[in-house]
Amino acid sequence: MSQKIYKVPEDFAALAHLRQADYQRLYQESVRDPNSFWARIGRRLDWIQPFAKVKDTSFDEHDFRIRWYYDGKLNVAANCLDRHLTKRGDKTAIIWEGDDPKLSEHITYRQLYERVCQCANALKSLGVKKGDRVTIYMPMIPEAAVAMLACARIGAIHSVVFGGFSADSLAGRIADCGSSVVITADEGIRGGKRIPLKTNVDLALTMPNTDCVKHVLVARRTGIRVPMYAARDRWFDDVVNSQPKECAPEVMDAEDPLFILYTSGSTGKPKGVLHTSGGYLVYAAMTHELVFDLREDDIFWCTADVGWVTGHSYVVYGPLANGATTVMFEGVPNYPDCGRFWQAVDKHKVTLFYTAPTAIRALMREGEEPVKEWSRSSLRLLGTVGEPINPEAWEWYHRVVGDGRCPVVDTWWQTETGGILISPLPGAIDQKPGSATLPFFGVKPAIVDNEGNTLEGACEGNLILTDSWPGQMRTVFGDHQRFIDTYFKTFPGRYFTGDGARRDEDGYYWITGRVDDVLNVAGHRLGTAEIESAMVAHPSVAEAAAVGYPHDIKGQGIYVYVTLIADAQPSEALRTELRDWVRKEISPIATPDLIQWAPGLPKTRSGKIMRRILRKIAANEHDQLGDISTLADPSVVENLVRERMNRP
Ligand code: 6R9
Repeated sequence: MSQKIYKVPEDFAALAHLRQADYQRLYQESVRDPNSFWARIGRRLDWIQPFAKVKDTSFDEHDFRIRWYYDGKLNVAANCLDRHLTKRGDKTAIIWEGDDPKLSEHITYRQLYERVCQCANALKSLGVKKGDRVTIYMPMIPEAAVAMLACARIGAIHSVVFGGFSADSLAGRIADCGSSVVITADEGIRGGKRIPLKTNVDLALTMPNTDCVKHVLVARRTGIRVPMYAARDRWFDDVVNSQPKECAPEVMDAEDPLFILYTSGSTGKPKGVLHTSGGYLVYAAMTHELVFDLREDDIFWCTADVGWVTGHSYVVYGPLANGATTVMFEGVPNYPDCGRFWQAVDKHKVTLFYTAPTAIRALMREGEEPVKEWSRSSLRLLGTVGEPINPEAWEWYHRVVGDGRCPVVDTWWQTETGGILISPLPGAIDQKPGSATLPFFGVKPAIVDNEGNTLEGACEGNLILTDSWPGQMRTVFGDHQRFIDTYFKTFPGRYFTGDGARRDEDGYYWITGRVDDVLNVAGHRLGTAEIESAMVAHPSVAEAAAVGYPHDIKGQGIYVYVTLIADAQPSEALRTELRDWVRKEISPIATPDLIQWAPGLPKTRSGKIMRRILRKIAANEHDQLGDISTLADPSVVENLVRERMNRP
């Protein structure tokens, strides 16, 4: 833990939306009287029918409800586009920066409005109606944002699936929500490598329960020839470009669904996290304005892919609701070289820059030279998200990337929370490297021990939230009971984040990482259960246990213990085969870093795998195995330790 405090720079605070006293006053107001606080904030949107009711929430299992602005009506796309046209029609809405540094494109609010209306009309022409699901499996090209907003415009529920996911993962997500349309591209291109998106869609649609899909729209990205099935597939441009450039927005209830986004949990298949319209947009817009201290002429760059929640809230919805200019980046931080981010910062005069700790650590390893080659003088604020940032990486980001001038906002939140919950407000809250600092308005965090007792003052334990905020997820699509069981049962009546946290003497929160069976690998959430079930699907594998272990760049690496069936022999070839197998079953992001052959796994007498022990072995902390008295067969652990220690 770093003891260092970085005071809010005076010149920054002088121009900031909020200063220290404002934070204290508004925070108190927001928790004392959430109804009037959020009513005022809610009016920042354009409502077709203004809301009179604001907050109606209870986390009590027997009286469960989460509703915000629930008698209001609005359209999210109209809030992101139409209402900006008079003042900002010619302002750039999206700056697209291609994988190839020579490619970029500026799209104004008016152009984006027209493209979205055309795409909305195209979806309507395919029979898509309010409440229907549309899966978006695309590279980071403007059509991805257009497709999302087009769904919002007609009240269809989008489900964006990250382009790095395999055909199997895509098929599962299509089947789970019953999409009638898939929007994709011929190929994606990232770091110079091509990703066969259309081929993956074709394969996915041969898999079980995907016959809900009636149409596939294919955007041209690389122009490669892909098979087109006449009854099903259409080129995006062919269907969209001929459509009228006006499309009346669908009138949506505040609580009508906006999107589903699948995320890994500690058990079973990924959950379809469902967000609704009014509260989500209010929350995304407000956090985007205040956490990044947004001004009219800012150029905001969040490097996340729209396949993740960060891309939803801070590439698309938050910035566009605020009438900001948002950068959409197709590439990766180290292609064509490690100066890529900073070259693009200079090229587009980026002022606010938001990325993941894993990217910072990877660039840090390459030294200061590739950063210093670029001026970065436009930058005035830096942000991070996705995983705990170690103080060394924070300091490097601040000192080298920000030249010591820019506040750093370490923002803690989740797919489930819709927007940032714990973060410094850059003009109001002093920063400590490695701490997400203090809760945003209306957010009531608490720390509890494993029995659910609330801990006071400086302490460490499980991070929970005791009350609702407008951006909170409303349900797991198609499985409301799973929503309640997952988040509100561990500590009854309170939302359990799955994260551990420490609170220091100043009330600052330090997120320590997941305390459940979820891994955070390079900022990507992966369930150990998903990796294990992919592994045991291989014919040679009898049993598998996946755990995380400390990894310099990725934060956590994936360590899998594998028990083979009796006929199979351990070999390097099989190890490679198993790694490739998981890549194909889930995604390259789920590739195991280390596979250890395990003739047996440590289990309790009731047959539960003791992951706590496996984590310690993977981390090379053999002297801290803790209580092993409940083990059915202690020799199993001795064998595993010996094997681990023998590794080079
Ligand atoms: C937005 C996003 C959520 C999990 C979360 C936590 C970790 C995110 C963090 C952080 C420490 C931060 N996490 N931000 N941990 N400091 N600033 O990442 O959503 O993909 O759902 O992941 O990521 O463990 O529970 P998601």
